[in-house]
Amino acid sequence: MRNMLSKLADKILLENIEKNQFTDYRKLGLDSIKLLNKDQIDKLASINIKTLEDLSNHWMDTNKISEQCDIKLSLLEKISASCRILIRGKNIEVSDEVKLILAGLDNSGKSSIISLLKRKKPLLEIHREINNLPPTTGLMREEIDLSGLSIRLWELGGQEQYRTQYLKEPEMYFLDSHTLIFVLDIQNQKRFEESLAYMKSLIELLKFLELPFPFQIFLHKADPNIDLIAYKTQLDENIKNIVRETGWKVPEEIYLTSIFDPASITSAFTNLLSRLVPIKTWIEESLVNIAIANKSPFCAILNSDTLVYLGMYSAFTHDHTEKLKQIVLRNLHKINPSEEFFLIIEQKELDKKPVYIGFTDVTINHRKFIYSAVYTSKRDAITNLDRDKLSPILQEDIGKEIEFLRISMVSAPRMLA
Ligand SMILES: Nc1nc2c(ncn2[C@@H]2O[C@H](COP(=O)(O)OP(=O)(O)OP(=O)(O)O)[C@@H](O)[C@H]2O)c(=O)[nH]1
Ligand SMILES: [Mg+2]
Repeated sequence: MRNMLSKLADKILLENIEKNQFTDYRKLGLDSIKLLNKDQIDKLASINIKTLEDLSNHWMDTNKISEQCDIKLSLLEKISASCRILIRGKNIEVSDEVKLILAGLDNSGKSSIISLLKRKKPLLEIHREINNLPPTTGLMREEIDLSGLSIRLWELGGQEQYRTQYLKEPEMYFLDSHTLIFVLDIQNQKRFEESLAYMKSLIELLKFLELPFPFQIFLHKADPNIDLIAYKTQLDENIKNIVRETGWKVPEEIYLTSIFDPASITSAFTNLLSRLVPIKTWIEESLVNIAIANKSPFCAILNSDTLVYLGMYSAFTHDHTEKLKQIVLRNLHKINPSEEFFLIIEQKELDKKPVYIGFTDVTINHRKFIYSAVYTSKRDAITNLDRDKLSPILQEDIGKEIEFLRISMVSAPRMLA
């Protein structure tokens, strides 16, 4: 936060102004703002706006002031928001909770996405509910629990009158957020231009205000069985152009989502959340302990359905680990996960030395996973793989994290291209 404030101060204030965490920006004169010329500063002074505080207090009148003082409205709004952030910045509490913002035009599907994430009811009922959702009035705050993680979701209602509000008062919405999810209705081609213009103005503003959190784009209503390749290609291109024009760092991901494919939404969320919370690291740390306890230099937890590799620990070099991973994944094909109980041992060679790979079934969160351990020398050791002992340890150590990651891993973001 402090870093963001000092960057913002550097951006709008002249070099000779002292900027540090103790600076009280309120009484600073407008002549310290480098983005205003003398003529504009004089005009502002003539209507009694002389300090950063004065400008902050008049945020309601930016349209009028812009005309009176001949300052471009977009520039005045940015300066005004910057002043408010600098003045309030020191007192803003930064929460440890994850806060995500959903923005996008009205009717793009933001509330529907939230309803789906919150769902405790059968899908059919949720779909019925979603069909009758009223437009969101202004800001809607929700708190959801995703496998034990508490997530604050803020939906910015997309009707035009609200959109201008967020751009005018960005400090009220964006300051302590972790990610902005921009939702675009991929079925409504008529509104692509309007939607992209809104997205661009948000990106420009966040960039100016030094709020460089990840910007994720959901091309929503990408319902199964609808061919949207042409639109997807067009939007990808447009988004790339916007990113280039604004100089924003490339959005981390563009997702195709639909409420008729719930996994597309949960996977997009878990994917973007796994970047924000250290779930993967927790799993890997726990696996280190489990591997050590089992005297195995390598272990992995896998999901046989999708051949997804969930995590592993290795005492080998990176190169060796990669090779082992490939061997483990290739052998996974041979396993029939419906088998009631199995312990499969394979002897393989790695760099001309024998390695023994064991696979056994383990249950985590009532689901069957495959635990694989690799031993280098003793074949005997592998017979010690005891799933009845392993399952409770795994459940205890990584049950929650697995559940959370699983959703994202089982169905990786659905991309048409
Ligand atoms: N076909 C299809 N329709 C969807 C999907 N998601 C939402 N909808 C429909 O889109 C309409 C608008 O959804 P909302 O979630 O209310 O839109 P919103 O973005 O919250 O709109 P505002 O609150 O006004 O900003 C609803 O009638 C939903 O049924 C989807 O994935 N596919
Ligand atoms: Mg809504």
